[in-house]
Amino acid sequence: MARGTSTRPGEASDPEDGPDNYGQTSHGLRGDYHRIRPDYTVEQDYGAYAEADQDRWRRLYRRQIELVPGRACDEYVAALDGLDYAGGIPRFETVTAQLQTATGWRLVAVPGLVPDLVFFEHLANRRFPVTWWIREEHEFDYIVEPDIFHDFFGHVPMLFTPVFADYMEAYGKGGLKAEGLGALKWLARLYWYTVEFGLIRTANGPRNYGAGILSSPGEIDYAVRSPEPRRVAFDLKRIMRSLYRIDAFQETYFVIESFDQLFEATAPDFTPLYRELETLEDLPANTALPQDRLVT
Ligand code: HBI
Ligand code: FE
Repeated sequence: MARGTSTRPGEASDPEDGPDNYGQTSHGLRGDYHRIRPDYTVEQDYGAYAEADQDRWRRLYRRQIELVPGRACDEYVAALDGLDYAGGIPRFETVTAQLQTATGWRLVAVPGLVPDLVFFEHLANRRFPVTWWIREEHEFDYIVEPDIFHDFFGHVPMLFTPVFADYMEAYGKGGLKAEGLGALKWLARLYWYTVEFGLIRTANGPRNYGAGILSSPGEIDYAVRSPEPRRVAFDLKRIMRSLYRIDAFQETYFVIESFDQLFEATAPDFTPLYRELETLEDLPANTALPQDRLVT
């Protein structure tokens, strides 16, 4: 499953362990963290991309764009249409100028995964951290961490949808609050099952809006067409209880009715929900609950 993040809070194998040694290879984290600004941003050194990197971008793009029709949601398709990704690695300034006009978001270049609080602080201020480097050739089909293809192809188009852009900002603000409440493992699952692996119901069947799916050549089809996974109607508490796998296609997807539904369902203060979650068991990724509403 090509998409991208490494260890996150809420992950099935080790729920409490978030990335904490940024730039240190003991975590397998990639990137050069020596030249970062205090907010972990760097310049996109466009001249540093080799022709082989540009060629790899174009091949990743051509493979994935073929798979978008009939699998991605309309909002994503419309935004991707306006993005000039075909010719080579996009420039941050160019795409930021487009985004600013659409929703006021900006892109900032980062060396890879950044600490949770730094990540949330950027989102809360309508800045999306995009990893500046591109995966290597042997990672063409699968990469664990976010690279520039995952971030630009998967995440950036959705930031053009106003209500989704507002959801992302609210998520950042919620993250800063959750950190203080010791609730990150629950909130991280919301990010996972919406921003990374979310589906939306349409008249033509489920469609992808999750960046982890949209940037994956295998999962973009699997998520909306395979009979194997469970597709469960969006349920905030259920999502926050649900463990996930980072090393395989998801066993359960959560399906929203609309982006307004997503925004409104996540607008209230989560503090009472977090208190309740302390009393509830985590659910394995393949759990079937009798009260799950399946989307067919
Ligand atoms: N850093 N660059 C980057 N990209 C992410 O998606 C990211 C991150 N740091 C932390 C993080 N995600 C997660 O902890 C949150 O999604 C919960
Ligand atoms: Fe991502």
